[in-house]
Amino acid sequence: MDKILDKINGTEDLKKLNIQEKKELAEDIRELIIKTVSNNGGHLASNLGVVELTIAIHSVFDAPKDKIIWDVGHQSYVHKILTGRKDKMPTLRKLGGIAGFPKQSESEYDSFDTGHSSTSISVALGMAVARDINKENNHIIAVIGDGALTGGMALEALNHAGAMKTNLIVILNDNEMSISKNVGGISMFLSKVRTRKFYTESNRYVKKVVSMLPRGGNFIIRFIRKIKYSIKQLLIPNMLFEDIGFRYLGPIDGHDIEKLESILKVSKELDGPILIHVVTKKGKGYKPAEENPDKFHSASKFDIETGESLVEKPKDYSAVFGEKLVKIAKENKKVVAITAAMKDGTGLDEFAKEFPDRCFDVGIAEQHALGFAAGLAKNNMIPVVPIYSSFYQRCYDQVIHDICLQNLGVVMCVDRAGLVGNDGETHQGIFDLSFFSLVPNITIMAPKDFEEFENMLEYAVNLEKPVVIRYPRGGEGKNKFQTHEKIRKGKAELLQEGNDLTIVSIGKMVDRAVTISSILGENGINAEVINARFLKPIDENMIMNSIKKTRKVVTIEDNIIKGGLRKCY
Ligand SMILES: Cc1ncc(C[n+]2csc(CCOP(=O)(O)OP(=O)(O)O)c2C)c(N)n1
Repeated sequence: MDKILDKINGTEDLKKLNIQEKKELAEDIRELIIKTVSNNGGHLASNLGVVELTIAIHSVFDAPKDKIIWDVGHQSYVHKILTGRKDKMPTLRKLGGIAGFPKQSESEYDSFDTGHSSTSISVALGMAVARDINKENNHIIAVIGDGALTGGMALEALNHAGAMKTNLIVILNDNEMSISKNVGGISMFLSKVRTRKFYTESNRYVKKVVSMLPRGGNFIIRFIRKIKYSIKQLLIPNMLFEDIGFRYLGPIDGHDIEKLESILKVSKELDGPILIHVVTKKGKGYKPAEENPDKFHSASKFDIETGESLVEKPKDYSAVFGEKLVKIAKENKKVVAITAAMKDGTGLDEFAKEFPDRCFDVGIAEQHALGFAAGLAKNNMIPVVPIYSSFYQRCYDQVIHDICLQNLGVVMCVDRAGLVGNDGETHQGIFDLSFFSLVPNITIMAPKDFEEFENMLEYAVNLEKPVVIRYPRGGEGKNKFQTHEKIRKGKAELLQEGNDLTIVSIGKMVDRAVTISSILGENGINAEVINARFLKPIDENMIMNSIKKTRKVVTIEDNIIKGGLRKCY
């Protein structure tokens, strides 16, 4: 039988379908996404959850004239399929293929590049204000998850947008999940909104009004504006979004295309900032993902029948971090851990089980995580904060202002440092050595292997000063290192003596340096290999003495050239 999806080459084709056909299209899209991600890896559960929502958005709005900004952007596969890229799906997240996140360079339908969380409302508000100044006429829509709404930037934007008169539509995709279960006060508020009886009643009221729309026209819209707000205020006195200046519509079943289209049509007619609360199920339509949405948030190649991963996962740095921290914390009661919504990804799952009172998931709030850590350190705790390198970029000011200028003992663990693969440029960890190296009072280390990492973690926890340890995605390199000299402040490790060339390396790339030196050795060049271990303070003595001897130096690091190891001398 022909698939509906075969007939969809763009949003104009979608707009011609009736509701039944759109429902069938939703199933075709799910099939394509499951097939693609089972081969290429990617963000499965989030995309399966927004199939109907994305169909409804593209049915009601007119992209690319209307602008849709996908927060984080990991849920944009359905959007890509509907906007002329379905045939390119087999290339998803591959070199030269389509990206796993929105990219303006890929399509005019991608109105803004995203990758890091909680940016969409700020960007959408900026676009909306510019539209008004330029006297243009289009809709600007930010689609943001309940997880991304825990980020400070999103809350700052709501605060600003609520006080403006600007027309702006925020669609809150509430699936109760960040990567794992969502946390925090706003999440508690949303769950009250979803479950309270009077909300259902008020929703029934909205539905009734909406169903009258074709006949009621503008009168109904005015009716909604005036009456709905006052009824809601009566029923829900602490309705956060309305109190801060948004018109709230919902909650609405995010898998019912008809209802979604109705409410989106209403939102088009209303003035000012609107928030539409859409309730969806993460992983919808694929049982393994519905049952384990966190596991299928970002999946590698898997078997569709069983949902089992087809990629063997060797022990990685995050797991070593988690295991070692549990051991350290058993001995030292002052050690606490903080995660910004990445408990599993950063290896803290065991720690959280073992020490529930000493492990804090603060939401997607990296800046707050570091400020919170500073306070804990000030009051004699030893906070350990694992965050991915690219997300540490958010915290530069907290690192300087709240931690380093005050010389507080926070252990900043920079996971996924260096190149991380197919998530694209927004996720690469290639700046951290450079930006941390400019900060005062900071110690920066990077281990060559797991054992050195454990030693560094032990050292860092006892330092009582600001300290960074950066380590890569994945496991150890090929070379098995026998020597693990004690970690001493600012002391590098001489791995191999030689007279022809000095190779200075740090972290993961030390393994590469050793491989290169053995190839050079086979070609008659004897390299001296130094494992820097500390970027700050750097072991100038050892490095300069070696260079004086060999007169030639090469540095190898997985960081941009500006700043970092090469910059140090
Ligand atoms: C600044 C930042 N921190 C962390 C992440 C990693 N991350 C990607 S998606 C996600 C959860 C998003 O949850 P939500 O917005 O509710 O979307 P869902 O996947 O549930 O649809 C996180 C923590 C990120 N992309 N950006």
